[in-house]
Amino acid sequence: MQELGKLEDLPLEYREALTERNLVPLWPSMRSVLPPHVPTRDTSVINWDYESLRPLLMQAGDLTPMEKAERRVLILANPGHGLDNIQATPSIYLGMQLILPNETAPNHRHTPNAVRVIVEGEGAYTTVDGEPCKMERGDLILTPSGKWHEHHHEGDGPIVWLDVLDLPLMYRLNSSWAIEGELQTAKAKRDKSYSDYSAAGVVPNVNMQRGSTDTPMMRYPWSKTRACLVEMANDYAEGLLSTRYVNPETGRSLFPSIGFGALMLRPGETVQLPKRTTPVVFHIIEGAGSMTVEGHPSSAGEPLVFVEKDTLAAPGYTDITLSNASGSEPLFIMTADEEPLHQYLGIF
Ligand code: 1HN
Repeated sequence: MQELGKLEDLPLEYREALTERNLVPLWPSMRSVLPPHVPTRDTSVINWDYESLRPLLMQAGDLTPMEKAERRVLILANPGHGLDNIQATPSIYLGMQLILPNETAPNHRHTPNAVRVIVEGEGAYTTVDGEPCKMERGDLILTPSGKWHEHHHEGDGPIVWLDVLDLPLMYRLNSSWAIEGELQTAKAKRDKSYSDYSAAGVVPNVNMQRGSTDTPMMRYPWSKTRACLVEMANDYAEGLLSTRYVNPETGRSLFPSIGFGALMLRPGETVQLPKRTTPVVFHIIEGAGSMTVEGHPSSAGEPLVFVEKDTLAAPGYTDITLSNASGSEPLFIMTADEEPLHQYLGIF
């Protein structure tokens, strides 16, 4: 590839004249914005292991009362993107949130889409537009763009969950903003679960269809996803055991930005994930193992070990191999990636 002219090749006087008029020559940065064959991949291979994160999160509980935090969260910042940039991947924000017994995280709504994956504890619920959603280990609770949400904790111990938001994307689109609201008093717990929508195998007809970002289900219980993966494993002796979380009315991803999924590795199994353009986040729900990423400078191709409750990230355009460390127990992993966005842009 032809080497292009550098900024220093230009006379100082000319460069100053450009700067004065807010003009910049393209050719000195042409190769870095359009690298040959493989894009810039800032996302570093990393494991935010829960064992070392947990004590620091609990310390935040002592140091900062809820009134001073609103959301008591430690951001899982990917060093490849810079610690100040709230990025786990280019468009995905991750944070570990702690609520102590009898605390309430106040009601608000905002433009970024959010999902929580429950990591530890019981007795908490998130109220989303008046609907209380119970939070149990591995459950996925949605608070889509614009929905009111507040968190309550009535259990005895701490509750911790992983927040997954498209905040970096919204923020850089200059579209991230929030409104605070009064606590949602409608505490009438629904006895009917919205997940009945998916079980019935029918969808509302055209006249009842929702807006493109509206979702009928706010809670995806882990017990159902796990049971589905186990049933798939019973039916298929080989092949990647992989599921996607969808809006049951449309079959589309939960959000236009982030795609969610769940994987199961059979006892003793090692799988190579299909090569893909999008970076991916892994949260280990159950089991232990290792991840090997090839084709990126942040990883020497050495296995990165993980255990339950760990959260990992890997860049796109790499080869990712996952191994189950146990020869007798399955490994369950939740995933989040930027596939819907890449699909929309036609680059997936
Ligand atoms: C948010 O609303 C929550 O509602 C958690 O629990 C983390 C990070 C950035 C912006 C909004 C929550 C958040 C957030």
